Amino acid sequence: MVLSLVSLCAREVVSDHSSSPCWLRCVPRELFRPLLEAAFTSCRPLAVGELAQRWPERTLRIGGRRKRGQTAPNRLCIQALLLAVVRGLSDQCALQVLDLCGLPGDDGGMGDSMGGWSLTVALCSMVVQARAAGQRAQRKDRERERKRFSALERQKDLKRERGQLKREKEPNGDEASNDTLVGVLGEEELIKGVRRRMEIQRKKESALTGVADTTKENEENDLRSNVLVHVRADLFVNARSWERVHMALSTSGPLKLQCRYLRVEEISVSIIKSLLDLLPRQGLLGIDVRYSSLRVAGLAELLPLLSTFPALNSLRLHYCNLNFRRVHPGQEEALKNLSQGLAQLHELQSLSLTALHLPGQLRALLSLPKPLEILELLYLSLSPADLAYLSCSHHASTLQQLDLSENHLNENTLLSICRLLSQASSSMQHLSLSGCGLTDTLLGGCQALRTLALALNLLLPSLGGCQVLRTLALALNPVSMAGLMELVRMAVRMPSLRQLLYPNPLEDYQPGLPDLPSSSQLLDWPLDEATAISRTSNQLSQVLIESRRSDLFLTCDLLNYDKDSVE
Ligand SMILES: *[C@@H]1O[C@H](CO)[C@@H](O)[C@H](O)[C@H]1NC(C)=O
Ligand SMILES: CC(=O)N[C@H]1CO[C@H](CO)[C@@H](O)[C@@H]1O
Repeated sequence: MVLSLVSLCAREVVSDHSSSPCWLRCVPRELFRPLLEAAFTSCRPLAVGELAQRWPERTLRIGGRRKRGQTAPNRLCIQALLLAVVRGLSDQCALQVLDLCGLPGDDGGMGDSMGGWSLTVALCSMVVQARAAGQRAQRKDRERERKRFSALERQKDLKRERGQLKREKEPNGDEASNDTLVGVLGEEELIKGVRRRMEIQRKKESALTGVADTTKENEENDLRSNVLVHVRADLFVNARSWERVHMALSTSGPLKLQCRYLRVEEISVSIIKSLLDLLPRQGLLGIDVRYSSLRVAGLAELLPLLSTFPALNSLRLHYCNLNFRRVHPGQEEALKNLSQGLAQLHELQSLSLTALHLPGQLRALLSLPKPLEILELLYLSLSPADLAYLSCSHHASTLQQLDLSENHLNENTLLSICRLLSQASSSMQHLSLSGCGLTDTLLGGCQALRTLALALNLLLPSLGGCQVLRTLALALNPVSMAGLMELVRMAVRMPSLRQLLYPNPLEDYQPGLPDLPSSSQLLDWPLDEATAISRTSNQLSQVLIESRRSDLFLTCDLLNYDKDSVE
């Protein structure tokens, strides 16, 4: 990474905190951004705080996508930033939008970064504190007003007295401080709120003149509620934090919390509903519900509320106990409600479902108004009818990302997959078929196994037809070394492909693996460590070298594979 002269100088400037009183006063506003970036990269919380407190722009954005090699903002720096924003509220800070969307979360982030759960908790505390601070400031203002008023009164009284006692006596030093006191108070107050007042005045004027303005409504709301700064972030709420989040969302103070992506874990339908009720309607783009026992009826109950968020385009449900048992009374109706509720999500483009047991019901789940771009159906026990439906559905030709991992594919279903891939050949960029029981022709044994053995050979031509495929994950499939070589030879012929997660070939496992191992057996069974694995990877690298594909990254390491790292 080549650093610009500005960023090199900025690092130098923020490196010495004792010098900040000198430069803070005179630094031009264009340099705040590079200085703040430098303060974050060299982990200078004090500098972060000083810059944020005097932030000269309306928007301050931290987070977003990081380039490779860029580290996530440090926890102390984020904390300093939040404190400074609260302090800046009573100053002449111009900030109106603090955008923290996309900060790496607790689990995804490396080192001492802050995001996800801790960030959510910190933000909620900040919102509540800001309200308390706002109330204190108001009290102080009132107190100051009262003092000023009584000073004026006293002055009037004095004048009156003086008038009465004409020429009797010269007033002594005490009263000499008369108007200077008033003057100082008035002036101080004037400076403090002047920018904010100008903002509010401007808003009032534009509201009066009725200028067509998309944000007009928000601004009017702000005027009514005295919101000074909107804080946008991705929120992560679980059983330990929902009360605090609830409190922050229901607080009306100078900071207003807005959510872009909401992730909730282990909380009930009623609590999820109460949180959603409090969220501003405009900003929510996605919701991710995990490990909550929603059941089909609970989800059906939630969907009408979700449809009130006009920009919602992503829904993820992981382990939400959505098992469909026809024998249970009311299940058919609940499923119908669910299907109707999903159909009301007009902007939905991304649907991710993990571990639901709704075999044969995919049509009910995917009867959406808009074709999907991202579809993840992991551990779903999809039936042949489900996959046949998917391959003919209106989603097939728009899918950019498909994950069917851990669904067992057999000869019949594989034909549907091939049809699906040919439909999606000009849109599909990321495909994952890990743990799908894909085999190659080397599997011997009984007749049933031999038919299955064709799987990979059947699939390869369809995969090869995907013209824009960038990542392909095929881990944990029982493939031999010969099958793997076949796969990699196909992969190097795909010019757009950048990452391949390949399965460890059966030969690389220690002896004793069953004939047709399941994906969990492939995951748990010990590999024949050192020699075999490096032999395999050398062989594959050789194919890459011969075909001059240094741009293609091959790995068998599940933990080392990240499709999102491909730009
Ligand atoms: C389905 O929706 C209707 C109307 O909203 C509701 O009365 C009914 O209880 C729901 N059924 C189930 C099983 O959730
Ligand atoms: C600024 C101002 O008006 N100050 C007045 C304070 O009171 C003395 C006498 O009491 C006046 O001489 C000053 O003009």
